[in-house]
Amino acid sequence: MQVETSSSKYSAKHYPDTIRSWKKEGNYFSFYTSETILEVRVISDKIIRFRYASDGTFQRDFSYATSDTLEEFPIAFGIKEWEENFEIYTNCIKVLIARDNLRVTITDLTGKVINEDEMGFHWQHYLQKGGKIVYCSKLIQEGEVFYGLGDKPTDLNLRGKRLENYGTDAYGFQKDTDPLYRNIPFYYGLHEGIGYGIFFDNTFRTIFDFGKERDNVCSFWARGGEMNYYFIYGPDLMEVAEQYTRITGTPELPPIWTLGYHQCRWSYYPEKKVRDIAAEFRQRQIPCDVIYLDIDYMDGFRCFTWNNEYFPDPVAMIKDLAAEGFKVVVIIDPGIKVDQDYNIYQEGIKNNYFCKRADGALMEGDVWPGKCVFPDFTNPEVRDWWAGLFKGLAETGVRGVWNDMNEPAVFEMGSFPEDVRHDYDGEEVSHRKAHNVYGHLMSKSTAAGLKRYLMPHRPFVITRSCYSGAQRWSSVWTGDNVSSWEHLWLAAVQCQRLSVSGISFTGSDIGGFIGEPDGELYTRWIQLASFHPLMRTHSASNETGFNQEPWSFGEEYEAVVKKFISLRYQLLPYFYTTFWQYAQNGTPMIRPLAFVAQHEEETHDCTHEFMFGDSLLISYVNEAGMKEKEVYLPKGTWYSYWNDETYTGGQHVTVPTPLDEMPLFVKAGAVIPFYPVMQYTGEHQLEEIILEAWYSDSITKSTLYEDAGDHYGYKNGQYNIIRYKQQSTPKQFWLKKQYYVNYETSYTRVRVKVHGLPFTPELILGDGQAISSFTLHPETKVLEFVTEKGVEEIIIK
Ligand code: MIG
Repeated sequence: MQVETSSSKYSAKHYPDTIRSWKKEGNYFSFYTSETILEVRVISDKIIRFRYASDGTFQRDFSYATSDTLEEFPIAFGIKEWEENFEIYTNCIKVLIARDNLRVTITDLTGKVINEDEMGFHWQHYLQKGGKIVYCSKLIQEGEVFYGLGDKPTDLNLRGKRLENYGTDAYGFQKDTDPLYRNIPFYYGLHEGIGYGIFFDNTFRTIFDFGKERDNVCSFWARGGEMNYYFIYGPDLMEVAEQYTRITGTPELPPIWTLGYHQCRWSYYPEKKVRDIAAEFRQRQIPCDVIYLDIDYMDGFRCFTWNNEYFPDPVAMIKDLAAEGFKVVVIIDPGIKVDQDYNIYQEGIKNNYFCKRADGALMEGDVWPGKCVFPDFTNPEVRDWWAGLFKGLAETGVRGVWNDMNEPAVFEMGSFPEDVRHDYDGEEVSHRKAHNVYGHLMSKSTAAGLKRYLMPHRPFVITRSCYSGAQRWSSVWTGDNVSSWEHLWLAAVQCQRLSVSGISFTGSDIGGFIGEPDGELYTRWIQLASFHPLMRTHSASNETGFNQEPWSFGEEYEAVVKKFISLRYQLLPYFYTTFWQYAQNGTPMIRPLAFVAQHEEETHDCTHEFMFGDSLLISYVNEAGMKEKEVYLPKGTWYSYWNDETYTGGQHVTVPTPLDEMPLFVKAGAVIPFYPVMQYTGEHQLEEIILEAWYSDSITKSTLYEDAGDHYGYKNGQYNIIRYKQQSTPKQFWLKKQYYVNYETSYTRVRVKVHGLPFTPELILGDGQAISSFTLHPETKVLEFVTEKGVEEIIIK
């Protein structure tokens, strides 16, 4: 591997010289030096795009990352000319561009530096491969910490590290393995409470150095393409996350069953095995919605075929499983078997859909089916053809597709060689430029196909590799991890990082893919994953015969696993609401503590806790035999979910961690919706929902979003948004509902449970009417009563 340093061997470094002229067209500003052009585009008060043409000509302005629906809001902006620099200003920031070398300094309106170029933009001719290596270097501010970059399996704070993006099949990866499966060239900086983000939209191999080479310099570069980045100002990190996700796009709502529990293994076959597993869940009353078929369901690993010996009648099997509430997801890899008698191979050859080497030979390589060729997903015509191939699977009853091996992974070769040619939507490029979007576009076309044929159902896709923006159509899992305690921690960190990198719909292989967890590790992992949007057990156990199902570790563990999967199902309306916030505003579902309390330094390096949604703080257990755990609680008041004990935040507290409890806290003032436990989503018609409120003496707001959980009625306004405002005092509990309601839920009652009342309740009023029947639980002091669904105001005195 080549090691690049700022004194790299490729060729001399070039820097921009003096600005000779400039122009403004709408919200675009261009600055011309003798060779270089800088284009500054004001997208909004807080988002600025910087784009550099090193030798006077821009490349095609094209991106697989950005969403078509990104709206520009350059509300108020302008330019001032100073002696030393130009100043582009908005309502929130000033961008200073030095006249003598194009260096950029971004400040807030008071002049406080947010981000500042060191050398700024510079480049080298890439003599061996052609094009240019484009760099940007920035000064690291006092105390600055860094986050982001997708799935990197390392500490959350990236300060002092160098990392790169070049999608890799990292089987059995370890802490600090890099690169990994995904390519997310987006990072955050935070210093003195000021947060910002930089999205470097370049699909070549990209490298980020956060002060590893030089203490005070952060730089990023790519081995080709353009220096093209979006600067996003916060100052709140959560706002940066939301803005980034709006640039690269938000997902549609998934079918609610995808937020249930998923059971997977390499591989469940034959049919009888699949049926037995499904039956076992129902018999043991452990909720489960999804069962996966890994590569062995296919005929000789040929995509879009079935092994008739193992699965003689897939339609009937899937139908029977559906009657028990199971949805089937099947794997589809990119490698197409070289086989003259295989229709997909024939069609692809006939239409020239497969990737070729530089001199025109097919790109051939071995994967599971033996010798394979690979569709060029960067060709829109190929994407359309591929989408069409899902018709059969959809008709068979399959409800979701799992895209694997799409880094792309090839046995022995690792991946494609760099000379492979790609269409790249008409640009015709080498694999150097297309590598990082190969799996991205495979999953995009898979999702398009499923959407087309599953109508009126919503589709579900899970992919291993992708580029920024894949959250618009797919979920991801963290890849081939290992059954170890360290990997439980890695899973927790990776999911936090992915979530703030635009990809909230994520999870890890619970229990580890490689190796065998013991009951304790599996149980602790289930507890963590109960608060990951994607909750899936998976393992590579086809060779060893080892079982990794909720009941595989004996009764004691099974009981705890069941408790947490059941809790997950009770929390489904909260999960779904949190997903809606993400789909609506780009708000990360999993929130690292640094993102919810960036002014508290204790949170900056914190990896062993996170928040899920607005109200729950999770501190998972990642050590064997742990009896108690020290938890940092951000400022504010918190309740233990388990016993309602209250804690004052802004400090560390120690809580017990018996096997059947993981430290779980509720933010005071929260109102959280619960469903009764069901064995799968929609098992019964809901007759009531449960609303649990935790008393607070400050004003708080909580949200409940509801719709049909499938289909697209919500796009025509068929949904409910209910906002609960709690405005209580030490003498009176007061909950007020504001709502938009346009979806008829089946339930008619709301069971209310109030925690932590500081007084003994004597009178409960629902819209002014006394509610005479209530229970005050003698031990927990929880007050419980039932109201009609329409009640808008609850007062307890
Ligand atoms: O070379 O399909 O990450 O989840 O079970 C291994 C078999 C191929 C890798 C995936 C894993 C999957 C496995 N696949």
